[in-house]
Amino acid sequence: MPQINDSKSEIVPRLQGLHLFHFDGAPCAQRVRFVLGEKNLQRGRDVKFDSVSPGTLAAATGTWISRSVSLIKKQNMSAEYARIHPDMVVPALAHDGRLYLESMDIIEYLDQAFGGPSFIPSDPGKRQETLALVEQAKELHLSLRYVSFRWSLGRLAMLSAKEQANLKQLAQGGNDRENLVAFYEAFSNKGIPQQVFDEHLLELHKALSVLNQKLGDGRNYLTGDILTMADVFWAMKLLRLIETGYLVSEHHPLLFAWYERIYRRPAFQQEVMLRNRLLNWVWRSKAAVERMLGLGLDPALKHLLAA
Ligand SMILES: N[C@@H](CCC(=O)N[C@@H](CS)C(=O)NCC(=O)O)C(=O)O
Repeated sequence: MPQINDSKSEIVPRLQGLHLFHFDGAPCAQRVRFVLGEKNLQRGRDVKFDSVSPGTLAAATGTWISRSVSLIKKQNMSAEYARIHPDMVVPALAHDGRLYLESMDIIEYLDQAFGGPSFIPSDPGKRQETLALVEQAKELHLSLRYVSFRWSLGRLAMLSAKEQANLKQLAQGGNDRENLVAFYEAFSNKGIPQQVFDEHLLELHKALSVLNQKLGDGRNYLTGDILTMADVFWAMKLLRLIETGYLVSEHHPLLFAWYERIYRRPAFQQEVMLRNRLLNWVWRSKAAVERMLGLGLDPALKHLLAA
């Protein structure tokens, strides 16, 4: 049963209907928006994440209010957001004044609370397979963070000494389960060492190769012919890796075909791509230029695989 989190924020108890705290370019939030779209719950107004103005407190039935938390402006590392999500990450969902954290738990909650397609199979074997693939995707979240921070975000995402101190102080109010403090401290002061990057890139390559093999029996989705939470988690990882310059079509062709099937779904276009086009274009252009110069992620991967 998904956990209901006690919120320290004064805002959350005032929110009626569905409100999503998210960022358009963040894979962890894209998963949840995709599921909302598949369940035909429509994106309503876009408001400031901490807005309590009249008219922003109640979402109409069948819609959700978008409360964008800019990761670029580091709004997630603000005192107000830390009261909503003590780990200072997106997404967080509020429904009728209750707070749900963790994208996996949020999707499970949406499955129980709303109609439309279910993302967790009822068959016990398929359910177990789905949850195992989701867990694996979660474990590799750190690998994706290392790889994408080194190749697409670079210095842009580094924190100043003042920002690091602020983050440390805010984290004292929570558990820092997402390890932001240690990650940003190491990243902002030393960058990501080549060896660490290589290890994480190879881990991702290994996992994607296994998924590619799974699809060899002609199944449409990762656990069979039904779209599950496993597909949702892995599709957003692929989107991020492709943006970063990973040539999925070349290294894992069956997985690329699977990704394209998901990419073409109206909910993916509407909820994942529509407002992410600019960032997607920026990352992909950067990766394309790097590739032309013989730099970037793909030559690095090929070099590692040949070694
Ligand atoms: N386990 C969490 C992970 C959430 C997470 O790490 N979110 C990232 C975006 S994908 C984030 O907000 N990062 C903030 C940052 O790096 O500053 C979930 O699945 O909800």
